[in-house]
Amino acid sequence: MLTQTVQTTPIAGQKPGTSGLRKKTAVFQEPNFLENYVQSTFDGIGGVTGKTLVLGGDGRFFNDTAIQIILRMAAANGAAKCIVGQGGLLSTPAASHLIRLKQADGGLILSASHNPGGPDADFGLKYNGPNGGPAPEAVTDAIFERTKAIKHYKICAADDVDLATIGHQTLGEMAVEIVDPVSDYAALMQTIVDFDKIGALFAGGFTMCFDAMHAVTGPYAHAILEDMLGAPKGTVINGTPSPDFGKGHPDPNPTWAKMLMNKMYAPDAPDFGAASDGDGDRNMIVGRGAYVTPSDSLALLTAHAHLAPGYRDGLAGVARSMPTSRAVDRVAESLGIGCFETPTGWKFFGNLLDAGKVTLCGEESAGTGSDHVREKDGLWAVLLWLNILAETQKSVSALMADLWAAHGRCYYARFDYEAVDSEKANAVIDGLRSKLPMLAGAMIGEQQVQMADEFSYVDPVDRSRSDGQGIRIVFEGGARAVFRLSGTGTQGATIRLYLEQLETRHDRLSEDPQKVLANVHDAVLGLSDLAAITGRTAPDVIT
Ligand code: G16
Repeated sequence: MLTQTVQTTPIAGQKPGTSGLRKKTAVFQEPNFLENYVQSTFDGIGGVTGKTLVLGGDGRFFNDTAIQIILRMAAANGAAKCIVGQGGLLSTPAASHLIRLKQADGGLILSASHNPGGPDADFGLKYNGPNGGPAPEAVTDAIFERTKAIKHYKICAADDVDLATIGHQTLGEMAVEIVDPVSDYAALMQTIVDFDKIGALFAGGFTMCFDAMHAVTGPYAHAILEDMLGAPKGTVINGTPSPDFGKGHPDPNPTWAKMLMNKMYAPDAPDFGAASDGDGDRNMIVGRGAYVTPSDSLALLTAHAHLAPGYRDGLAGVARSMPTSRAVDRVAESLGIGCFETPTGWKFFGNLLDAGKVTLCGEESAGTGSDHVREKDGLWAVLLWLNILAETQKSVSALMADLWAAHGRCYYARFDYEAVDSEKANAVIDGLRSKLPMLAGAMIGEQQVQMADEFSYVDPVDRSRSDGQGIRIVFEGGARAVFRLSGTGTQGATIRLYLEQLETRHDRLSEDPQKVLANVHDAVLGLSDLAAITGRTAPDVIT
């Protein structure tokens, strides 16, 4: 096998964000772009000589081509072995599990998550470390430094690896193992939730709709929900992964999972609805006529996790990202367990999980997970919900009503202003930052500010510090607003405004969230000058 060292020049802008590098597909297809980034990743993690890597993606356009390039580069860089999902497919949580199960040295996951796929859409590449979780900042910084200095990459000339056939192959000196993407993951799920109980629930006529959004969870959901748990065929919709996700936007929220929402709000709605995203790490939960916010879902799972075999001994603690509502804090307090507030990005949960400080964690951006892997896990969340529904024999809306009655309700909404000119988006945040010192105790509209700051985090395990993680404004009376810039967009900047209002009065727990949040919304939008600076008078998406 011929190994080539190809001269190259650094390509600007290869800075990995919260979830690796995400760009337009066409950018990844530019000459040497993918190769530069892969070599920089290999160099940034100290080389791959003798290492075992897990490799797979969400099946979007360019997935298979990129996998062949990465395999040839891994072989040329001296990797001992690559473990690849059949057809190049691995959901993000399944990849995380495989890294841990096979005690691999890390993995490369090809995905732009919930962003659309196709030649005109998005692509992405992320490195996960030996614990199965996204690389910490020190590693992504090292990768970024290499992208700026890279002068050559190594690749070997070889025929394509057969990704379709399960079994062992070689590529030069490197071993390649093609594995079933589903079976190890399904076996893990059987150790966490009670398959017999959930099977009995379906056997008793319980109905469900799982929307795989033409993305990677299709094969997992067909196998686990329909084949193993006995849910009727047809329970899983949009279950065949397609390179452009059926021309859809595989983001499980009420806006993009419209087909599921329509079913769940129809007179003949099934008992339970759920969806997952492009790479299978996000989830959406919806009962009959009852959408559950991701923040509330985390609180509900925390309250009831002990009903599943995997959490029978209770939870060590929980964690949520800062913009996630504080609903879970109230449940954790009642359980007498710790609750950590981290910056946005799953990687911040890794140390807490590794150190055994938390068992469950979650984010407002539709991510929930536990210590079974080091990624958020869409299907796991759905299965844990099913376990809870089977044990309690209550509906989703009854469970939520009970939760709110016990702990109060954190009304919540997120407003996204997408593809904003980056300078203008930064001007909004800079403007807010400059006002922070004057805010404590001030009245904004009808709301009195209790505390306002820019969130920074010191990791309790390794003491690493992360600054500039979003503007927080907390009001007297239980309202809170957070402004931050997205780390995952591929076009301009996305400003996210997160709003929350706690309500504990029992006769006010079923209000329209937008009405409840109107006061805090109007107050902070005025304060931010967002409309004046960006010219945007309405958000693109409200979730
Ligand atoms: C990624 C991270 C999540 C994080 C989200 C934030 O999600 O994995 O932990 O919450 O980004 O996105 P943004 O910075 O746009 O608000 P994913 O599903 O895109 O990998």
